[in-house]
Amino acid sequence: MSSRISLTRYLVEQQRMDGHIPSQLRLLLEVVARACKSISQAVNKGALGDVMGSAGSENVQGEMQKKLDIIANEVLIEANEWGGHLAAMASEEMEGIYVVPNRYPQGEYLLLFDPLDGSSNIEVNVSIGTIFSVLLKPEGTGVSEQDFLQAGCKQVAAGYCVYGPQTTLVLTVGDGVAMFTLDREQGSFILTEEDVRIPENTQEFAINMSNMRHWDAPVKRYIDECLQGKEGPRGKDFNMRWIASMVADVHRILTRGGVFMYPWDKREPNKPGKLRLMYEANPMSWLIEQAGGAATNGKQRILDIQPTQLHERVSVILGSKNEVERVTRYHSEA
Ligand code: AHM
Ligand code: MG
Repeated sequence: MSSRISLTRYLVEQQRMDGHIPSQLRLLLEVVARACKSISQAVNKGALGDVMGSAGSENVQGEMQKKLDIIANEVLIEANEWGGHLAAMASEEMEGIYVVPNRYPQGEYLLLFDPLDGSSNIEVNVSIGTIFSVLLKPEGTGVSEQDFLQAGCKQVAAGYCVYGPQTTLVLTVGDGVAMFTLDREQGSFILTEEDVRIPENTQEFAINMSNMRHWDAPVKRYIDECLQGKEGPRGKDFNMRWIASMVADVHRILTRGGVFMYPWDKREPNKPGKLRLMYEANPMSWLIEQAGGAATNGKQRILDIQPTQLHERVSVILGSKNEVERVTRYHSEA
């Protein structure tokens, strides 16, 4: 790229060209990016800062919270509460919604996030990330949890920031997917990839194979066929990757294709899946679709699911279009 385009310039140009990023949304995205920079710094300190290990508390999902889960959550709230662009926020780490306090003006947007996804990877120094989704608050006074319960197709912006060998912010406002790499010397995100496209076919899958005995027949069938390689019905060899950070797995798929699955399994039959719909599956599904891929829960498009609870879970199959369609077809044939 000959001249460097900062995130700020990218957003201003998007606003000018298409007029579909209102100024409040632009501010919101810049604030989220700034918060991600702070989280990236905390992540990078590792054992040199007071950021490693367990916080000794549980979140609403009954999962142990790490110190960094809590730090990242606080950074996002503090960065976003005063700007006047938001009405409320919701997070994996908070049971209820966080309404912008009365001392600040209220805006028309709702922000949802998983402040630190893949937190089991913190101690082992493997990529982790922040996932976010932006919705418009429905008309009316006040704000309630009900206002958040909108299908993923209603998102007005979505993205994630991956804290890996590089810190990369990936964003969509409904006009394709753009990637920005953090320039640590300048302290700004620089556009490094535009109009990201996922190849329709792939020979790479991502799934936690240790759960195989718990899967449903269609998922077993798909993986079994991949494992048979050249000699099997697919007639080609497949490769496998599993990072256990959805952000890192999705980032690889946006970069070189592949299919990612965290399907329903028999360990907890009453839960539709492990991953959360509103701040994990929805933003990732929109990014994947915007890059030409597909995302379903095996039965329907994830972005069409009408949520009934803030923290509801969902089965996830996303990535290269033809593979996702194949797994979805196996579900309907079963
Ligand atoms: P988290 O939000 O508590 O970190 O959990 C979500 C993560 C995903 O990033 C990842 O795909 C998955 O959990 C890994 O789960 P498992 O350890 O069961 O393979
Ligand atoms: Mg998560």
